[in-house]
Parts: sequence; C-alpha cells; structure tokens
Amino acid sequence: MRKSVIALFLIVMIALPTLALADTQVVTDSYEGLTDVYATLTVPQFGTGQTLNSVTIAATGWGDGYLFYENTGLFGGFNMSLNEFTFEFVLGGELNPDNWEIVGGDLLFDVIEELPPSGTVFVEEFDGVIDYAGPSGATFPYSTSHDWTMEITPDNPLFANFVGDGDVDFSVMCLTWFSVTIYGADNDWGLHTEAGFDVSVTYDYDGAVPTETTSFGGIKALYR
Ligand SMILES: [Ca+2]
Repeated sequence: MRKSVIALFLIVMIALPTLALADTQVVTDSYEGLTDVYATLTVPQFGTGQTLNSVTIAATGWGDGYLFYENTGLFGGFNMSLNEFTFEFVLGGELNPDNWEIVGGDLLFDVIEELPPSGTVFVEEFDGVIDYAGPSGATFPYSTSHDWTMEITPDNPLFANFVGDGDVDFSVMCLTWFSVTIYGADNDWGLHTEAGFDVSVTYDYDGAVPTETTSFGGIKALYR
C-alpha cells in the first residue's frame, strides 16, 4: 500500500527589521504544517535609497513524522513493515532571469535507514489497549532537519531581484512519501507528518538605515 499525506500549511511569521545604525538587515518568513506542503514565503526587497553589497539567503527545512500501528485481532505473530518513509524539501523562486532553486528535488531523507530493525516489528495478539505500543502495537518516529545558505553578490544576475520597493517570493515544498506492509485483517494504523521551512534574507549594505518593517499574516489548511 502506498499513500501520500497531503497538505496543511500554516503561514505564520513575522519579521522585522528596523535596525538603527547597523549594516545588515535581516528579514524572515516561515511556515509549518502537515506535509505535503506547498507554500509561498515572502520577504520585502531592499529599498533603493542605500547601496546593497550582497544578499544572503539562509533556509532551514525540518520534518517530523511517525507511523503508528496496533493489531486489534485475536491472532498475533505478524510482522508489520514500514517500507519507505522519506522527506523531500525544495526551496526556489521565480526570479529573473531564470527560475531557480537552492534546495533541489533530489534531497531525500530515507527514514527506514534510521529505524531498527529495518522498519519491521513483530506484533502479538491484541493486548487490550489501542496505544500503538505494547505486545500488539508499534510506533515509528523520525525527525530530520537541514540547513542551506546562498550568498548573492552584485555580479549574480539574481541580485537585481532583491532591490526595489516590492516583495520577493520563495516557493517552498516539502513532500512525504511512505509505504507500509501490514498483515492481518484487524488493525488500527496511520501516519502523522509535520514539516516546516524557515527562510531568512540578510541584506548587507552601505549607507543610511532602512526603516521598513514587515509582518506576515497566517493562513491555515488542515489535512491528514
Ligand atoms: Ca497496545
């Protein structure tokens, strides 16, 4: 059986600069929610009144999840196997001159390699409590987190996208895939996943201090 669990995203964040007499300005945005997540994160462009030296984008993607199972039948002796459980993160943007991404779609984190023993558990007949533990139950948890950084200097064609009075949008995606093999007619099981993405953009500049302050509202869509 193979399933994918779709989307819930929660955009919350706030951010905000207004640094007095400093030479860097940091703007952040983030989301968290159940995967699969597709969202747009937005940060403001740097104002045109100062000289911008470079832009540094830092991103952290994280995923948490667990598969839970309880054999509710009168007969035990089954092996329940989690065959695949992966997280994939993508951070990109639709910037001139080309669409780009700093976190590619080839970054998969295979949870199975981390689970003992090989994502398989032996379960007995129902132990009387649906707690996904004990002789007849099991829970496979996993979490992962990864950081990425990209510096954009004026000689980079992407640089101009960060100067102006508008916004810069980042598209973010986190996908979760899993497959599980379950034996026996009576069982109670499911998968829970959560994922998040934090993006910060640091403007290194010379000149007067920008005064813009930005906040982001929230929107939520639940799903499991
Ligand atoms: Ca139990």
